[in-house]
Amino acid sequence: MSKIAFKMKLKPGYKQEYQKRHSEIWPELVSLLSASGISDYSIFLDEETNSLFAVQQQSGQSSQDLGKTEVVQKWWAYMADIMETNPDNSPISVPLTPVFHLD
Ligand code: RM4
Repeated sequence: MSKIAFKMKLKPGYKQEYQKRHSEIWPELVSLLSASGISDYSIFLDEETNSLFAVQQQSGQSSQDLGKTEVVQKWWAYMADIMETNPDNSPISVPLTPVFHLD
């Protein structure tokens, strides 16, 4: 298991909508993430910059590596109106470098 983090970007003014959509996250997406070894997944918003900071435990691939699956492709298309995205609807996602850890 390892913990990884990455950042994404929310379009201005969509904090509540982003929260709402995640509070109603599709069960099939949750199942896919769990089955792919992803757990303890949190996303925080920096309200000054609209950066989303995501951190997750993974045993293999990260959530952002699941873009070939139909569920994630649909989720990304659904989220594309409120996030900064690439032309294929995937959120622009920047890996973050671990620099400190305390157990
Ligand atoms: C985010 C974004 C990420 C996804 C999570 C569940 O808004 O779409 O790519 O991993 O939702």
